[in-house]
Amino acid sequence: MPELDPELEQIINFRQYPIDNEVFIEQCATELDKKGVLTLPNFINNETLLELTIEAKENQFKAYYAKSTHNIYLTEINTKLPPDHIFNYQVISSKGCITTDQIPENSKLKSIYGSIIFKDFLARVVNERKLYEYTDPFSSINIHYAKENQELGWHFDNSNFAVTLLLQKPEAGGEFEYVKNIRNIKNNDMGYEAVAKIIYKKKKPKKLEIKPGTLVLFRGKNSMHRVTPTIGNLTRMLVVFAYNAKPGISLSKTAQKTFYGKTSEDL
Ligand SMILES: O=C(O)CCC(=O)C(=O)O
Ligand SMILES: [Fe+2]
Repeated sequence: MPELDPELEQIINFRQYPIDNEVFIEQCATELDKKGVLTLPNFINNETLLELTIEAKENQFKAYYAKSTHNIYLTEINTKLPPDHIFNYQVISSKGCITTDQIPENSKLKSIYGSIIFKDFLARVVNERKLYEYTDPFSSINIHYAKENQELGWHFDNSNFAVTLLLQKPEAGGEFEYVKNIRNIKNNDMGYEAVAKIIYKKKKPKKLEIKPGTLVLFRGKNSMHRVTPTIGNLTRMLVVFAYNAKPGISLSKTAQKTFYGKTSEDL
């Protein structure tokens, strides 16, 4: 049993979410398996939400906006397939982000991210033995910013699971849409037909209703998802906590350049 963490108790709503309690952990794991997504509204308390939102706004000017097109599988184009094949279909991602090294050392985001209780909770819920931070200085905690008209295009994640915390919701748009289990990486099933149905609007995705302060756990490796363009002046601000199941992992230099516009050698 992990020890009590007095700092974490000032940050998250332990009473509603006893993340060190066996029964609660089991409930979360069951829900994630069943739905592919787990949402915990009011995960952080209101004071912390306010503090983190102000902090994120203060650092917004540092954000790197990669206006890029990419395919849904986040790979290079496959020239052996026709250009109009769904594998090569291009979507736009225009949101920006700041990296771990640009978040203040004393930020509560770093307290949450590094907390043993939090990490053990996540590990149990996503069914990993232990979770480790990224070795590179950028990838562990990111804050995403989507200003008016900015979006995150349809994609499958490379990672097994994602953990996000919404800080600010736009007036409209900025909605997380997803379709569960469309491809099956283990069976080499790319899910082309199902992907095409979503892209050409023959099938409707699900929408995730979330408000600021909600922690989301999502399995995005086989579930296609996107964030729709922000509408209005209020920027969508969201934290991504990223972990690995093994120690010593860095994001590749190419991926660092693509996502962050810099590599750790630039520091
Ligand atoms: O912004 C979100 O809610 C989801 C982010 C996401 O899908 C990603 O970073 O891969
Ligand atoms: Fe994603």
